Amino acid sequence: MPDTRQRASQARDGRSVAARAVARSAAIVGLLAACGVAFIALLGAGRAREANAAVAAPSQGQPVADSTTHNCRFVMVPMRDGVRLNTKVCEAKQAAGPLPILMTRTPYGINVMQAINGTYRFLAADGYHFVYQDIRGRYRSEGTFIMVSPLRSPGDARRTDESTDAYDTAEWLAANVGNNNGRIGVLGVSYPGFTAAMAGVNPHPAVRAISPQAPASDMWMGDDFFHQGAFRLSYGFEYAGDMELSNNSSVPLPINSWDTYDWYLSLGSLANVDALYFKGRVPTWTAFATHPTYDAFWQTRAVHRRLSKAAVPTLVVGGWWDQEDRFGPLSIYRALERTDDAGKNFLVMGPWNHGGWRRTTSRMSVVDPGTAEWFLKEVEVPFFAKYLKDRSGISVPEARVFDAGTKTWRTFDRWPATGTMSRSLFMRAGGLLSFDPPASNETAFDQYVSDPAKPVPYRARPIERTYDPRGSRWSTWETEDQRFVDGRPDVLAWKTPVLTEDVTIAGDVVAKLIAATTGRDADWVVKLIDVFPDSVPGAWSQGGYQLMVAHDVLRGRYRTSFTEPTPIQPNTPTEFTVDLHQQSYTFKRGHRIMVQVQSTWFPLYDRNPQNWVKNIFQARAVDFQAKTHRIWHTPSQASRVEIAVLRSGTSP
Ligand code: PG9
Repeated sequence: MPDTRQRASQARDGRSVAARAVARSAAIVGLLAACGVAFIALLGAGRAREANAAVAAPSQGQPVADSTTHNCRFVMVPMRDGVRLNTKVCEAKQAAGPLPILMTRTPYGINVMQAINGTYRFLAADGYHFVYQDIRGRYRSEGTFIMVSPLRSPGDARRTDESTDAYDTAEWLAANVGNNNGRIGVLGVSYPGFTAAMAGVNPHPAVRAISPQAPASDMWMGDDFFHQGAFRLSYGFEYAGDMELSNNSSVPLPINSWDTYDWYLSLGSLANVDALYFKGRVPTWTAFATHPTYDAFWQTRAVHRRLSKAAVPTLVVGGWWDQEDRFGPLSIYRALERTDDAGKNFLVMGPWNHGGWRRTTSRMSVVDPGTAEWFLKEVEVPFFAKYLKDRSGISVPEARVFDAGTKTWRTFDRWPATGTMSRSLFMRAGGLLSFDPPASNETAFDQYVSDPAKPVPYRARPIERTYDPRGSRWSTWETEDQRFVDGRPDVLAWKTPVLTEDVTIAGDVVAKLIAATTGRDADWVVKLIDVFPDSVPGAWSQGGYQLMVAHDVLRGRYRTSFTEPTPIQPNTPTEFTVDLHQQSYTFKRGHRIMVQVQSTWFPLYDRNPQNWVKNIFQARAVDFQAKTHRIWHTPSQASRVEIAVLRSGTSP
């Protein structure tokens, strides 16, 4: 099956927009037929959005075919400010009694959503009405689209946000959907996961359960647009352009090469994006360029900073190898957990990429033995049945996290797990990684030259566009074998000897680098890697595989403050804390643990000029300079990765 996240759009084939739209529509129909799963429209970007432009839109109230089990119609539902939102209401044809409603609110277009026979099929079999809605300003909904619209301030009755739109829609649904039991659940993946989280803020009384799945939460700290200050260039450029050059993603992006590595390199300074392409027409790009630090703009949009309490039962779902929003579910769960005395907040983290649980094909077999259907049937269905149907005998565990090293689910009554022990993996001389700290007679540092003119690719080239309709390995890049950078002089690696016993981590992973640079700024990319043995029984092609288990980047200027960047003192060993977030994973006996450090990850992340410039979005070509970086490993300057190791006997 082709990757369901391929974007059937943006073919730079010189045909008219209309001709391209027809081609895109045909491609989508083919994709849906091939998959038999209407996953794309649920998931978000990449995802058949543009097909909507080509699909004849039904007029109001007109019944539309979706499934044999439901009658669907389109309605424009009025919001409190008079704006009307395009909504597809699918009422179950046969029901023994009143049924609950499940709602998904999306920016990606509802016309092609056919989830009832697809990814919502197990829910449908359990008996629900379904509702899909185009959010404000997207596709056939009225109003203005605001990217991850921030929650309005308490008491600001003039403004609407995604929580008020969910509220107003719930009010209308409870009164207008036939044979409903007065209870509504809200779910969705990614952007729709964000809108599901918003439905739980001051929820309508009918909203009784939500499931934010891969919810984007903090666009600067760790989700789609920046990670700890480093700008996600390819994603930010492609996503913002796709969403804001039109209201239905029908305007193609200007990228004309198959391998985008070259295209982004020749783009040069980020200032060229507006000068050459967007010309101020993409508000989110303007926001990137004018808010490069973690200022109020990003903080007010950070969902985890605004949530105070799980008002209704909340099942937060995420994937350990989510290439877009892994920070989101972990941070939202943590935020709600602070006040969750009533036990309404639950977490599921699986061996998935972005939305991988709604995909029963194209799983990442190196980490996932096939868990998606189990989640849909045994976790999602019972969760909604318990809270929307009062089904008895269902207990929802606090946290279910998958350990991809042992290929097992672990259940915890707290996450991160309690009973772990913080241990350090020290970088040592000679490429050794060890639980023992460096000795005083060892070489004090390793060094490399990082050259912005020759950045390290983040995945093996060719690097297709994020959602290239011809195919893209974007969705699986985080599980790619890291041997493709092995031996590059600008990638350092340290490895443990072969492990003689299993090492299981369950919680935080944090790198503490003591590093120096000849420049005045630098990015620090740290990867914690499982090195498989040369021979893997039953999976010979995985022999020697280098699997990233945790990874992230810190832009050095933010080492002491995310709001007040400062230059690095050249040639001075300095501590940089790179948060690699969390993991649940067993490095098995016979494997090795590896840490890699590098300073470019292109074009997913923009290049750090390594010279001091106030705003990197305004950097000139001459500002980008090769610099030498040193990673120190002495007893007093011990670079390391701190992991939370599960003591044996701590309950899985
Ligand atoms: N990761 C996508 C996204 C969510 C929210 C904002 C921007 C991008 C998505 O898949 O929907």
